[in-house]
Amino acid sequence: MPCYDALEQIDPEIYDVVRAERHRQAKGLELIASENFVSEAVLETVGSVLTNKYAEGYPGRRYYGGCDVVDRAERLARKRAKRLFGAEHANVQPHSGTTANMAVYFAVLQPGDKLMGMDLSCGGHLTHGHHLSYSGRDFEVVSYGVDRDTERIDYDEVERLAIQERPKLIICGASAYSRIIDFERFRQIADRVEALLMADIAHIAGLVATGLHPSPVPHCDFVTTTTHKTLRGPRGGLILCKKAHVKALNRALFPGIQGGPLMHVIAGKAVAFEEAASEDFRAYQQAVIDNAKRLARRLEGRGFRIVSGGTDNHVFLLDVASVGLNGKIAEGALDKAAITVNKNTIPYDTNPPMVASGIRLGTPALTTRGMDEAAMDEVGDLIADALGATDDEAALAEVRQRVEALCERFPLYEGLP
Ligand code: DSN
Repeated sequence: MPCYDALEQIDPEIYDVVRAERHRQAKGLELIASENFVSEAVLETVGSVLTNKYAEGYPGRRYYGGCDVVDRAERLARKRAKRLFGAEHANVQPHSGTTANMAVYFAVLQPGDKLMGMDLSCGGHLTHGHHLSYSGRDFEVVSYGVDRDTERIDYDEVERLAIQERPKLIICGASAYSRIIDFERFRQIADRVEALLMADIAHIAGLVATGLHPSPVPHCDFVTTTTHKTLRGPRGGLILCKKAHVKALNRALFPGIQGGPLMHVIAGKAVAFEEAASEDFRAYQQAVIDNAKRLARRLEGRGFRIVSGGTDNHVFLLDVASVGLNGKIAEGALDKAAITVNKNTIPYDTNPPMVASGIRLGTPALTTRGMDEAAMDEVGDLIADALGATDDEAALAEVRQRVEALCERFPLYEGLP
């Protein structure tokens, strides 16, 4: 394990940042649905000397000498990603989910072409066509949402919109959607309008890798993901695609939008893909889902409305307006109790995103530290108690003490100094 002796001596200020953040992660409840705690093996790899190597290009075709060793890491990462997801091709170089999506768009679209994605306010992502992102600036965008009553994707409506608008690329996948996504149905819709289909599985990649969510890989031209959410790898991106798109995709990523790949992170992705192929990881993903369902039920029992009535995956939205709060107040109060969440719009929200009517809760990180369904009942009560006392500093401090006691029972990174 890294021991941080050199850091402590050379830069006490940043040493203190690392120490304080480690303390924050260990002593609080991490419920941000897109976060997780990597294994110590991933942590070691990302903190290794591989960070020193420039390797522009792809294995066997680099613009720099001395790449034989890092080529091994990238080849292993590609092989393991393909095996894990049953894909024809994997590009493991994207620095993030945002550049992964950008590479796909630049591979198959021209500026001004039409793409169709899920609206951010209904659970989509900035890069699925939001006007403040390159995706909404460089392309014409058609957005679909969710049904007002069920708060689920209305596939008939998506089909109607696709026929009316005839996008060149349809994007499925979300960052705040708690229900199974029917990728097969999206393929049928794409075929009806002769569109390409991309699934962004950044949130559910771990569930897909373990067969606990239907896979988009057989149905999609491209599948993108981050590697650090349910997949529990280092911070980064991954693109899977059909053989027909390999050349255009690889070129669009490098040299199109990225330079030198982060070889220490690519090696960390390889480690994470290997870990994700294990039986233990499958059991972990099942526990993530079980925990999310249990936490949602507990909070419902405490009087909160859950968007769409529940969850099929690792995440759900809590409608805090249902108890007279807004997302900003809820996030702030929970922070004081060492419970970390993010405010989030709910479908057809009347509040702006910086206020929002909901908070987004996810169980990947708590499950990694070993919390089970009984612990979820405690977590639900802690959240409800904090949200019942948003103006009461003493009550929030008392919840914080209970949070710390719960965290003590589920230690994090015990091997670290
Ligand atoms: N920021 C990520 C999330 O929290 O879902 C998406 O990019």
